[in-house]
Amino acid sequence: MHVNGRQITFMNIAIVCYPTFGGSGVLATELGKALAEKGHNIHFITYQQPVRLSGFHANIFYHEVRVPTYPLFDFPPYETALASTMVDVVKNNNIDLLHVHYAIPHASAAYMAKQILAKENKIIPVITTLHGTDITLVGRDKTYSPVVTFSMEESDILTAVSYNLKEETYRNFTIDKPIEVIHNFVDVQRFHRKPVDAFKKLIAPDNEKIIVHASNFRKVKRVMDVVKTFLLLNKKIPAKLLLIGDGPERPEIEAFTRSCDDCAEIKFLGKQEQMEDILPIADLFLLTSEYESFGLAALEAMASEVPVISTNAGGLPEINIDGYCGYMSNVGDVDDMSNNAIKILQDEKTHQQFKANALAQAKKFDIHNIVPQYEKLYESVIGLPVV
Ligand code: GMT
Repeated sequence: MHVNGRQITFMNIAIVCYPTFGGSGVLATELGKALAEKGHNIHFITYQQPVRLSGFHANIFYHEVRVPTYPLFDFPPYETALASTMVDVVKNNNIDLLHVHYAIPHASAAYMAKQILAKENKIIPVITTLHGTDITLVGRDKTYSPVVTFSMEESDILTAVSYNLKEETYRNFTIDKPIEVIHNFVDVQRFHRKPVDAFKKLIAPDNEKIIVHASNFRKVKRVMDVVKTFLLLNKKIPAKLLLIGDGPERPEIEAFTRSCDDCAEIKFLGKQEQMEDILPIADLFLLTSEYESFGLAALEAMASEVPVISTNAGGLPEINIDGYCGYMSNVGDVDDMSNNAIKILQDEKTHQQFKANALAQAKKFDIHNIVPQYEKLYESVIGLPVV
């Protein structure tokens, strides 16, 4: 393909995301790594090295957004620094397109960068991927919504990680822009490992079942429901609960578990980078969220052959299949969640069947099926006569 007189085989792609443990940053980083693996040049623009970006890749570049402080600034202007970094990276690396993950403030910063570059006759297409809370919690708040609405409209392409998030976007914002759904993905080959027996033995010396939850411990995750579900389940089946991640709700939940007599089997592991090492030892994954646009953490568990007990909120029914690779319950129904967990765990044959189904379901969202959908979008957008 020829773009601006240049023969394009591999694209130069700038990816903007949050570098932290949140699902949007994880997905964006995994996408960049997969694209680099295919030969594209990937330029990450973030304020810190993304957590899932480790090791050396010849065609991955990392550009740090620096936000100088000044006594006048109570709030250092991150968005301005980000837009300026985007301009610099695009100009100096022959970037073909900007793909921003999470609308706030990435989509509006990309709009600003696009306008600056247009003045210099560099046309840069912008793809915005909506991830969830940028729409459902934060974005729709009137503090942000005019800017989010405008920058979604101004993106050349808008994608959402589930059909549910697409619907939520149209429900919460007045926009005409088409939204393309590209589901999140997982590298099944990386996550589907044999559990390390020694590690399993260390956690569960008496062959107790290992239950895992991973999140950013925000209110929306209802981690207390994970604890309650576990306590009910543990009355019937000897088990251990591993709570992975960190966030604002953790101190309260940790305080509760310290003061409760039945909570000895609950362990907090904190933030963990190598989920593919931990998940394979799990027997069950719990996700009790009030809302999930998708639930990438659950998909990673399924890829590790772990059945999922979740709520039926948001986009979770697009990945979890009730009675097949897990079960879904109404938000807050911890009795139903624990009964479902027991149903799976009490019988070895049932457990094995759910495990196999979880893996089969994860394969539908395998990296090799989803990444080409983004490549196709990129090709369409850089071939477009953008004005
Ligand atoms: O789960 C979070 O609160 C983090 C958030 C993020 O943007 O990092 O996750 C959202 O994006 C993930 C990746 O697309 C989805 O898998 C999560 O379901 C979504 N979280 C919510 O909708 C609450």
